[in-house]
Amino acid sequence: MLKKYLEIKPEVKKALDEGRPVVALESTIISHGMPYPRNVETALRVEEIIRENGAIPATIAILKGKLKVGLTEEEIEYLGKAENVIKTSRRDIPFIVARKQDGATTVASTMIIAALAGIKVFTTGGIGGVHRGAETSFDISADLQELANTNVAVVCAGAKSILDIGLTLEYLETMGVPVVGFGTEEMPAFYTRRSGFNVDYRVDDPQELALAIKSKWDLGLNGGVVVANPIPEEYAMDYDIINKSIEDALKEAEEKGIKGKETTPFLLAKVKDITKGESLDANIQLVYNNARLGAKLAVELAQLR
Ligand code: PSU
Ligand code: MN
Repeated sequence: MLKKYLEIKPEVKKALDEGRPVVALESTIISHGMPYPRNVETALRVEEIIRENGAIPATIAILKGKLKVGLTEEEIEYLGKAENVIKTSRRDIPFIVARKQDGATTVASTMIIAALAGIKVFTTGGIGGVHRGAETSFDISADLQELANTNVAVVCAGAKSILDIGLTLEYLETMGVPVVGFGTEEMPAFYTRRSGFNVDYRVDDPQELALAIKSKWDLGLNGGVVVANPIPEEYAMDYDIINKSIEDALKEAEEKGIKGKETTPFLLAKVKDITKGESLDANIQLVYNNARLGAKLAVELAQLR
């Protein structure tokens, strides 16, 4: 049944069958998170970094209605350039599939498809969360509900302060999702290493992390894990500059009446313009840093089987 929907790239399939480490990657970051051509350059370099660190990359997307696990270079290039690719979260999957459309997967839908393929580790830039003002807008990313239910560890650089980081952490606590700081006690805020909020657990090496994740799933405690990996110091942005930029972007989103699934891409693009591209450079570096950690985690998990 699943075969009808799922298309796993042969290299990825072989690695999974042999119990070798595989790391999933999302595609909304390519189509809606970064401008062309840096989105494509980044997506290709991330795959290389995962290989350099001992794992097989599997970028996930929906192409002509097929759930694709592992893309070719041409497919990544296509997603980076095409303008009709639909940002696809959990609710969208059935329609994109049935209509045989192209969909770029968010954290939520990438987790779903990774889990269907048997991939345990997924690396990205930032997760969605509870938006600022959610008490009136109700804007809470479906990523959080997916983390509550689906057994995939997500390596990210924390949550961006376009979100309400405190409320995002509260939501994750309620849903029983562990938030782990890699080498830090403080929740990183994507462009910066600090947020003023603590993580639940600090771990300092990938093996320790793999042991905790394996224990979680062995015990039937379903759901994901947020691995929050701070941006390397040398690429981190100035706390005040980035927060001012985010404030301005949020104001403009409000004035323009941006809502729903448009919000996150709009804010990312605005912050990039306001910072004259500096935020994009930081974004790319933190994605690379997460890929390195994700590959190491996948290697450790594969050894624990
Ligand atoms: N954060 C980023 N870059 C991104 C996203 C989030 O720094 O590209 C994307 C991810 O795909 C994430 C999605 O899953 O935005 C969340 O969108 P929403 O807030 O509409 O759930
Ligand atoms: Mn939303």
